[in-house]
Amino acid sequence: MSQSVNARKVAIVGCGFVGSAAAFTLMQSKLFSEMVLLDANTEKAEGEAMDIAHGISFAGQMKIYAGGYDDIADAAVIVVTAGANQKPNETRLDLVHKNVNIFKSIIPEIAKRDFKGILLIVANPVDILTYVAVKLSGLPENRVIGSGTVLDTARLKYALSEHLEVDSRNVHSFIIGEHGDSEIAAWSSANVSGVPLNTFCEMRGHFNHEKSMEAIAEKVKNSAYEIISKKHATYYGVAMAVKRICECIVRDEKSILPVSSMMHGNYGIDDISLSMPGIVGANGIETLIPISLDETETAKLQESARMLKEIAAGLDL
Ligand code: 6V0
Repeated sequence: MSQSVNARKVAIVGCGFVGSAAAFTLMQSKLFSEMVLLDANTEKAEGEAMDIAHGISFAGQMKIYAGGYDDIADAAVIVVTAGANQKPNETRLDLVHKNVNIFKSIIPEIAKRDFKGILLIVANPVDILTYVAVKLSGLPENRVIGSGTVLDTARLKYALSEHLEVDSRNVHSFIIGEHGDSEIAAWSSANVSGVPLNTFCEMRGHFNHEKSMEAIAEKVKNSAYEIISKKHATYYGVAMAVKRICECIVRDEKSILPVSSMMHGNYGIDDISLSMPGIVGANGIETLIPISLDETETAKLQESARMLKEIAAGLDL
């Protein structure tokens, strides 16, 4: 039977720290009129649904309930956050085998119900799991996206806004590549409301560009490790990233976000998912934006892709 899409329905698969924070944020956003929570631990999904539903009278009317795969098949967006998270001293890539196995039990359940919406992957390692979701689901690639470096880019904008004492929404800069240790700050295209970054830095009394940019990129890259060592998980920032991506889809905003998606020859990269800025709307990712990268950034991006491809090649899908 052909599935239809309920444009006002969202589903979250995995209701741990990230899934429940995303659900709480989405409830407050009023983007959806129905939200289904699904977890291998049914009681956890039921408890989160009840708790979050008790906020509805302060936000806006909607239905929130725990359900199964039949309940989520017509959602406009399914957000997949199910999977092990990083423990202190673990990298995102250390999670790969555990979480690929979890995806093998989730993605086919969604695919066999003829899902017509957008699959938004959040579990880590998000780039590998987006690739895995594309391969296991057989969905059109534009409808399978990963949250990618949307969070890292938000962290970068925040760090730059603090450094330059300017609103982070006026900072235009991207973290690209892997959401992880090989991510790249694309400095050569960074600007503050059209003013090249270095010019803006000088305007604000900062002249040691290379050193400060290196320190900021390192701080952004290591921020998940720092948060995990202090509170064992990260979830509020990524929950806001999930809300922002859902907003672009539901409102067909065609906003530019660095989501993770399949590459096909872009910057010499093929058949792997990673983050590059692209136009996100009702059809998922519509097209990538060819931001200009210098030679060093391009080489680092290609190295990030090579490393991800090596991991993908070792998977038994
Ligand atoms: P958590 O709190 O352990 O929650 C994971 C949840 O998944 C649990 O409730 C499990 O019961 C559930 N689960 C496991 N297997 C299944 C299954 N087969 N079907 C349904 N549910 C299942 O982890 P947390 O919420 O902290 O993290 C979830 C994932 O998000 C991890 O892989 C993190 O690394 C990742 N993050 C991704 C970020 C990003 O920017 N993309 C940011 C932060 C965390």
